[in-house]
Amino acid sequence: MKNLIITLFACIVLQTLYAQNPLVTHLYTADPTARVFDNKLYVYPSCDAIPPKGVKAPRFCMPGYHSFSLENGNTWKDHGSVLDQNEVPWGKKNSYSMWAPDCIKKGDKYYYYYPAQPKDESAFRRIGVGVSKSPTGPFKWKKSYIKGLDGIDPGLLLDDDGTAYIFYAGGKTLKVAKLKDNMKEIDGNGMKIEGLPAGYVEGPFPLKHKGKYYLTFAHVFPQEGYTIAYATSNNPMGPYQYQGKIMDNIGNGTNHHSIVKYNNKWILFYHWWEISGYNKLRSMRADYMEFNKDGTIKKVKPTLRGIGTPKVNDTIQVDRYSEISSAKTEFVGGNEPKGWMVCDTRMMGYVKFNRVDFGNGEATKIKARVACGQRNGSFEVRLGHFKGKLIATFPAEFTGGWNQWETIETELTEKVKGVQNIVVVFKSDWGADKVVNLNWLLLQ
Ligand code: FUB
Repeated sequence: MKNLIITLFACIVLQTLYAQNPLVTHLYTADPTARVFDNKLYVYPSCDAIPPKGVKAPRFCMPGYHSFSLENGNTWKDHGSVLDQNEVPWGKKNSYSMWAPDCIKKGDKYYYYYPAQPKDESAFRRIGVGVSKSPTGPFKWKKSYIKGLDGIDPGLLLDDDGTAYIFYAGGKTLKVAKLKDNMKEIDGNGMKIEGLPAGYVEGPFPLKHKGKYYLTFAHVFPQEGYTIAYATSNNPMGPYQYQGKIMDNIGNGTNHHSIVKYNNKWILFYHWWEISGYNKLRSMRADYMEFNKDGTIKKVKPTLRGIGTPKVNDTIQVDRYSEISSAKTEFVGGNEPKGWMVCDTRMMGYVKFNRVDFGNGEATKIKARVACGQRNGSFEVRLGHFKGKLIATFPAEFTGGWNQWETIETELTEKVKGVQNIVVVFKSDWGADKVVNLNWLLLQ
């Protein structure tokens, strides 16, 4: 029940769209396929929903898709619905079966691939396609599904010679088919990919790096559960050779990912469910990933901090910290838009938030969104380290209660330039165990 209440809150009220983890909180989003088109980062997730009253949704309740783009390096813009389940020309109505999609660009057109339950009941899922001149649609949907493909989780690869391949999951194996030039039909048959490890596999995401084909996928170990793993080959259609895990299991549910290179950095997108606490109401996340010199991939550890770089005038969600000590985070209370806050801030407790872009030093002040149940002390903003250069000091004053929020501000003590790691240090006057509740900071 508690989870359901949190969930309802999340659906109705959460509006935060910053690029820390999870990426968005106003919708449940899963299976994020990220793509870079013309140097802009897009993400195409599926959406989880609470089953409407009277609807007995099978397993997941997934009514359709939204698309998102990263704006100013820190904010995800929701472009709205890409496709609703009842707009699928060949789909069964109200089947809530819109699982993981993908979108790629060939020439000057964007092709969006998605699975759905067919009304002809010829398979568990079929895969459809739509075409658009814009990465966020509107897409013109092909009237019938792609013949010869039955399965889930389409993952596309456009090779350097212009040949496109569609990878997908079906019957607990991964398969691949070549696409014809029109991108709407397969050339030949779908075939099972050889060389993959034993165990349940799904969510194939192919990429090419330094001339090698990487097939990354969700791999389920009987004891551990879902992990993200990869295999490599010299041929897009395989056979592949298993290389290891990219991410260990992070909870008792699915994981599903994609990988892109953006601004010269590799990013792994995946999902988890920390807003709802329920593994069928998931939220997309992203963290940086690295290749080793020999082409192997370093394991990624999930973080709250994620990938965004807030600038002057962007909210800095310090509750999505890089490091925390003698403080913790919780869902924010009161009339505040839902999200998280830093709380239980003890004497010399701190929260560190890496990568804040101070630009050319234009910020002169800093704002803080705080709630405080008594007059307690102060908190400081420092650079780099909890004993680093002091750039601002705020008093911690009674705001009317630990859920009564106020925005306070103070001058920066000096001009700060460039991308900096900041540390907020909490100082209690008389050793109280809570100095202040802190929601966000903002440079202006
Ligand atoms: O989101 C529904 C299904 O769960 C996806 O198709 C799988 O990859 C898993 O994430």
